Amino acid sequence: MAVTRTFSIIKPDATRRNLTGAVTKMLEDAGLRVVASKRIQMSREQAEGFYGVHRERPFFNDLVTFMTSGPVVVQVLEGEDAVKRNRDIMGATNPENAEAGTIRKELAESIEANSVHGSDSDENARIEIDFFFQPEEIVG
Ligand code: YYY
Ligand code: MG
Repeated sequence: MAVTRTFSIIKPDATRRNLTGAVTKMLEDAGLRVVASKRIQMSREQAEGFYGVHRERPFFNDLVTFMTSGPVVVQVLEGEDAVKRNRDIMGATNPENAEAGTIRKELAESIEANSVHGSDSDENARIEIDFFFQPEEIVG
């Protein structure tokens, strides 16, 4: 299996509860390496752009409001089959449906405040990494 990269966000519900380290440890324990990381306050424009594919969904406005409600930590993760590995450790979108031991089952508050974002494909990982990081900010 090839070493690839994915994009992750530690969401405002997790930073608010001081869980940046706890989330990062679960990612690292799953075999992922943090090769870029920064704590930012997302602007409304950034959040709308980032979640553009969901623009027509009923939860879009609430999602943008939530993602701008406090600091987030954006990260690039590297590892074997990184996109799938990250999705596996994240768990299902709705924490009620997530498996035991996943980040969302153990830490998330609700389907909206679900603690983490992770890219869903290699192509989207590249797009999302480029959205938040300059190449020199990523040190593999
Ligand atoms: O990739 P993932 O984060 O697991 O779910 P998406 O279907 O891409 O939705 C993005 C984001 O939107 C989700 O993490 C929470 C929010 N959301 C919501 O608030 N209510 C829903 N019914 C579906 C998604
Ligand atoms: Mg998604």
